[in-house]
Amino acid sequence: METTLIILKPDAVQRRLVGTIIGRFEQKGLQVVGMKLMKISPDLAARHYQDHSSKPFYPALVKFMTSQPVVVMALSGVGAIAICRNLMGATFGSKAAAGTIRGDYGISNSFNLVHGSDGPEAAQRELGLFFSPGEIHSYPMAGDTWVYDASSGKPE
Ligand code: IDP
Ligand code: MG
Repeated sequence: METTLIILKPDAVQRRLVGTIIGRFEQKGLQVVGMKLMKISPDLAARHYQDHSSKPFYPALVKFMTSQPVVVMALSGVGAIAICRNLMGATFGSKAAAGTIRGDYGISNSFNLVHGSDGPEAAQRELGLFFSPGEIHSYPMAGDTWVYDASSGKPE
């Protein structure tokens, strides 16, 4: 089981795509274990995007991400990090494949609707930035007996 940080960026909220995008993750079989609407502070944006601080697009990225509220989610599932990245599609909306969230709903290369952690260390770090431990809930999903095949003893 993995948990990943997903952010529905300001463009997703402003374009009323929150329900649609959450639906894409839910329909895949991922479990929402944390979720809130919030405005990201400049300090939090800087910590979240610390690896990009020297990139030319960094100032615009921080301005965008702090401009309006976002929805942050913690999503769990077997292989959730890579599964979410695949559902999101390539970074640039102009290039993302049809069938992905970025490919289906956006054109912009910067306003690309959704953030997802890119690996286990990033997921752990980013979840810690956006959620306190009490805001992430571990709970059984009745439907998981049909999302995963547990006949071998572990969910597959
Ligand atoms: P990712 O979100 O697919 O992981 P990253 O390379 O980590 O992509 O970039 C973080 C975010 O910065 C992107 O989602 C996008 O909003 C923005 N970004 C990345 N590259 C560019 C660019 O070349 N121009 C403008 N914005 C960019
Ligand atoms: Mg990234």
